[in-house]
Amino acid sequence: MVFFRSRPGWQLPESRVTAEGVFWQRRRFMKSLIGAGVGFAAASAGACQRSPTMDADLANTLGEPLNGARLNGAFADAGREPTPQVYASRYNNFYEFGGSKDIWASAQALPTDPWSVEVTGLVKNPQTFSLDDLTQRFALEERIYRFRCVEAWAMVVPWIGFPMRSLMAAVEPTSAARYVRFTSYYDSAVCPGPSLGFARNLPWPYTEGLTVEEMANDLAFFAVGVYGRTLPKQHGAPIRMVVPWKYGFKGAKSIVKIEFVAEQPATYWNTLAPDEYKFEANVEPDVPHPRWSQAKERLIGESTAMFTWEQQPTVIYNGYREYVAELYG
Ligand SMILES: Nc1nc2c(c(=O)[nH]1)N[C@H]1C(S)=C(S)[C@@H](COP(=O)(O)O)O[C@H]1N2
Ligand SMILES: [Mo]
Repeated sequence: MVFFRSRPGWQLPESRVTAEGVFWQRRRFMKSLIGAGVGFAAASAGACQRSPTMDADLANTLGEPLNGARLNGAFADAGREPTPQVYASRYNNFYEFGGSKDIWASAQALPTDPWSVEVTGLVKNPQTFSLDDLTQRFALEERIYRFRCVEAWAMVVPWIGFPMRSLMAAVEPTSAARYVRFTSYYDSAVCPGPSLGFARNLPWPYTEGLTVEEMANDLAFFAVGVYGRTLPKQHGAPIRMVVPWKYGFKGAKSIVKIEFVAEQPATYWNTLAPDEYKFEANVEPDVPHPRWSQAKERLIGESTAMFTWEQQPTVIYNGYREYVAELYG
């Protein structure tokens, strides 16, 4: 196991990370800024020399403070520094809102209140959860996860949410359930993506799928927050999937429906280009994408020119072999 030093779960004090992570500086900074109602430009000049600039427009997209989530010590150290939020929250894939990485502003059209998630299919207790249900019935925790897009860029993200298997316990899948299908929000009147030309005839809504065993794995997570606050819309507010041993496209955003089914479901990218985007889509450095190698990855940074980013070797299952190898043995 390359990235995780052994450390008892749940025992790592937040200060251990606070001292090291750049984003924590940013977080405290944002909190004090919002709390004090200080003008953004004036505050940013003095408070944050090490951090890149977060302009007020981007800062306005960040969510509400989400307190009380305990840092899960098993996922406190991703082997890399957390990516500063100013990078992670302005470089996104969310094709419903456009085909560039720069959709953080257009994604603000996503209506997130009210929200409900219907959980249905082969379960004993089908239920529809409001967002309050999701954040109050399941104990929230913080996990710092590596993140790897199939496009070979990577980051490290401090998510807040709850394990997918907590939700499974609430709905009780039957023994006939073998797969799970996740559906993202879609409304053609709200989402400009399909009219941009790149995105004609796409199989909206965005859907993704897991096996029930994958969904029950320790790592599989529903995020309702990031960087200490509720999810910004560009990250898939108010609830999105996080499956860190798989390529990022498996992590469907803005989930409205979860169905337990018997057969492997059709999914968005796999339907579009099955040779390029496998259903399983585990991070595997030795399995190239048909159009590029997956042997290395680039950590996202300030420049939008990817070739200037720091390159690192890709690690099998994105560094999470010890958690998931048994699924694929
Ligand atoms: N609904 C929806 N979910 C999505 C996508 C999308 O276009 N639509 N893009 C996926 C891809 S390719 C990646 S890499 C991640 C990006 O997540 P982030 O923008 O929060 O970093 O979201 C995934 N989830
Ligand atoms: Mo991606």
